[in-house]
This record gives sequence, C-alpha cells and structure tokens, in this order.
Amino acid sequence: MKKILVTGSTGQIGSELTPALRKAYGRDNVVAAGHSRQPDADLRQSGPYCILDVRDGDLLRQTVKNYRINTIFHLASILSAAAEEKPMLAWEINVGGLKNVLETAREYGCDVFFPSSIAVFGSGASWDNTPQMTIQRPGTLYGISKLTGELLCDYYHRRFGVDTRGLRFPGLLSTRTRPGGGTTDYAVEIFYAALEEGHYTCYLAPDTRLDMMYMPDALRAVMTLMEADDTRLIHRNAYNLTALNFTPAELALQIRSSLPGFSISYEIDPLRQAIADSWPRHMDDSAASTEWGWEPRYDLAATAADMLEKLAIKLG
Ligand code: NAD
Ligand code: AKB
Repeated sequence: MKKILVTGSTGQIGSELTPALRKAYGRDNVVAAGHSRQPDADLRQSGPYCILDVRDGDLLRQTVKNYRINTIFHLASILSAAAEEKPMLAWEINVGGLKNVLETAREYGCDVFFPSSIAVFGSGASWDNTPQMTIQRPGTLYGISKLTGELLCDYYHRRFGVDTRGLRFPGLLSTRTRPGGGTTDYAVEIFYAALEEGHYTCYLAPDTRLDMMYMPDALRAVMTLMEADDTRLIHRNAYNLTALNFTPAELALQIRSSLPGFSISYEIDPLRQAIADSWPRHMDDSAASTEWGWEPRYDLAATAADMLEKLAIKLG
C-alpha cells in the first residue's frame, strides 16, 4: 500500500496531482504538504494536510516517520523567472530541499518523484527535436538547479538504491491554480485575460516557440511513470516530455476561433524572453514512449476548448 507525501501540494501541479493521487490510492494515504500558499478548502479537507518547509530536514524526516510515508512526490520549488530574481533562495529550496527529500528517502526507504523541466537544456543543445541525451549547459539558475536535481536523483538511485523517477516537463496549462514565477505562465494567463478582458498583453514575442502540455496529460504521465516497470527505465532521471507545441501568436489564433473578439498585443519582458530563448523549441520525447508508453491525449484545439469551458464556469 502506497503512503504518499506531496510537497508543494498547493501549487499549480500539486493542487491537481494531490486529488488525483487520493482518488487512486485512498484519501487517507496521501498527505498534502503546503508552505506559504493557502490550500483551497478541498485540498485541506479531502485528506491529511500539514505545513512543511522542505529546507527543514528534521521536520521532513519527522513527517515521513509520523505518517509512515513510502513515496514522496516532491513538487516544492521556485520557478524560472522567480529564481532569477532570488537565485540563492531558489538554490536553497530547489537543491537543498531535494537533498533533504533524497536523504529522508534513503533513510526511510521511500520512492521519489522529481519534476525536472525543459530548462535543463541551454547553449550547445539542439533547439529542434532536442534529444533525450545531449549537451546540458543551462544558463538559468532554475535550469542549473533542475539539472543538479536530475544528477542527484541518479546518484541516490545508483549509490543507495532509492527508486527515483523524473520528467522534464514543458510549460503546463491548467485551470485550478494559477501558475506563478514561471516563463511559460503566459499560456495560462492568456485564457483568464481572454475571458475577463477580451485582450491579453503578452510578455513573450509572438514567435516564441515552446513545448507545452495540458494538466490531465501531465498527471497521467506522473502516475504512469511511477507505476512503470522499474527494469525498463533506462533514462529514469529524467524523461523529455511534450504534448503541445505553439507560439503566443498561434495560441491567440486558437483562442480567437472560440472568442472572435479576442485580441493580443506584445510588451516584451527582457528577462523572461531571454529565458524562453535559452530553452528548446521542441523536445524529442521518444524515450518516454519507448520505455513506459507515454502518449499525449490533448492537442491544442482540445486543450483550448477545455480550458475555456472550465474557466468560464470558474469565473462565473
Ligand atoms: P508552483 O510554484 O505552482 O508550486 C510550487 C509550490 O512549492 C508552491 O505551492 C510553494 O508554496 C511551494 N514552496 C515554495 N517554497 C517552498 C519551501 N521552502 N518548502 C515547501 N514548499 C515550498 O509550481 P508548480 O508549477 O506546481 O511546479 C511543481 C514542480 O514542477 C516544480 O518543481 C517545478 O519546477 C516543476 N515544473 C513545473 C512546470 C509548470 O509548467 N508548472 C514545468 C516544468 C517543471
Ligand atoms: C517555468 O516556466 O519556469 C516552468 C517550467 C517550464 O519549468 N513552467
């Protein structure tokens, strides 16, 4: 029986992964750990909830011991744009927090899920169809922390036998919790703005091409990977993963097909534009398909239609 701890459970992914895990493994078997962001009532009331700063190794160990945790989904992190504003804080949380999680996992025999990112690539890597295995010289602190995380996870698996598994997520689109501090946040903000204002001012240039994915595909990927046959996982930390691929201009066009009055303009934020320009335009995720059967279900049209329908209800 899995006894799960989700760190960063109030975030964009955690607020949707936690209910999905509770549905799959039982509400009492999934402990949601929050930090500074308030959980919504459902997350707090639908199962065990605790406060946990992942930099506090003793509290993390105590939490794992008290709840008899055997699997940690470690989502707590500072995202790319925020990490450039506070690089040392991001290092402490992204790398120091993961170190605490891995040490605790080693001590208590836990399996670990660690989300990496398209940010682990940088100059020298091919931008188009970026291979699973290639040069990794990320230029952002976030990317450096994620690449360090991948290597640490490899080390704990090889040296101590901890079952670590990871995914290099692209930008994620979702409706439950708004993203914050990321470079790909525009792809969610644009839907809120389209419904609320009929107009969006985008901080990335119209032709900035990046991989993206809708949250239901992301949740399915995490849960499938964590249940996959261990012996087939050659690239366990971490798999390139993608589903959608578009530019702000293309996304605006897609939204306009449902909301004809929608308009977009551009005011480039140099920081986030530079980050986006340092990331792959499109990743090759064939290793994920071959090793554990990854296959996305949502294309751009289905994603946009579902986002608009759900947000229209949410925003009343
Ligand atoms: P998020 O920013 O929405 O959530 C992160 C959560 O971590 C927040 O709720 C925050 O309160 C918590 N947190 C921050 N500092 C903490 C600390 N010291 N101790 C404990 N918790 C702390 O991020 P997200 O989008 O849900 O991302 C989750 C993970 O997935 C991160 O590791 C992120 O790097 C990765 N990822 C996300 C995306 C994406 O597009 N959302 C893409 C690639 C990778
Ligand atoms: C970010 O923009 O920082 C994240 C990511 C792609 O890792 N969404």
